[in-house]
Amino acid sequence: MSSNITLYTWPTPNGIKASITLEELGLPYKVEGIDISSNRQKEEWFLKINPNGRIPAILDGSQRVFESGAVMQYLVEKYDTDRKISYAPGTPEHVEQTSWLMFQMGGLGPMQGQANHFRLFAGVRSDYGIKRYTDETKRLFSVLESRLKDSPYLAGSKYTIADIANFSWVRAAPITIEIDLSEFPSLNKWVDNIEQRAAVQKGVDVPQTGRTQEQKAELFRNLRAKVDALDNSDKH
Ligand SMILES: N[C@@H](CCC(=O)N[C@@H](CS)C(=O)NCC(=O)O)C(=O)O
Repeated sequence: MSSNITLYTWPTPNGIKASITLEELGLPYKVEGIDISSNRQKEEWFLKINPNGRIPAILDGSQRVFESGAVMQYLVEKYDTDRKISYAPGTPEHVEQTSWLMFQMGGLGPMQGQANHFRLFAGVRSDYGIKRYTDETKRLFSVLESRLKDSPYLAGSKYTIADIANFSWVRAAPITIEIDLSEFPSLNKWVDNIEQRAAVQKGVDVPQTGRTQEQKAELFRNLRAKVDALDNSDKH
């Protein structure tokens, strides 16, 4: 199918949802790397594509789509005519797919994102903030665990965008906020299976930064150490 897609992204948990979806669909796309540490996502030209100034976003011709969940839904509605990674609208499985996608967008992403903030990026050390958001992330992982104990994928028997969205966050938890996935055996197995997919291996590295897994782990270790060295704000 013909397309004229540009993906504005960086290899973060939200960014890779879009690149994995494009890779799974086998769609050609151009990549515009938006290094979020340089604040390129706040530049005037980019705010015309995503007024929220965050990645990912796409342009498909003149159509802009922002918010990773909306990008995924747009791509499957328009291009997944073979239903490779989505269920047909109007089916019970499609409702389930949307439910788990929204679970990620409204729950897991925001909570794990805050856990990342307090554990890796905060300018003060807040044990309260770290515990609150890490505990909430673990609670959400246990919800995923309870679903995946009974179902191979979140929406049913097929791997869909609901899996891609949740996977993109869960896979990062061990190296960022040190959640041990062996506490969640079905979730752990599901992550390992999805990680093997060729499209996922390509999609998690868009645009390519050249960083190895060990280099990424080292980066997060250093960020945690920096926060640990700060004064504990909870005491003030
Ligand atoms: N709800 C948005 C969240 C996007 C988001 O927070 N993206 C992060 C990267 S994972 C970002 O652009 N951060 C840079 C910033 O906040 O300026 C989505 O799902 O697309």
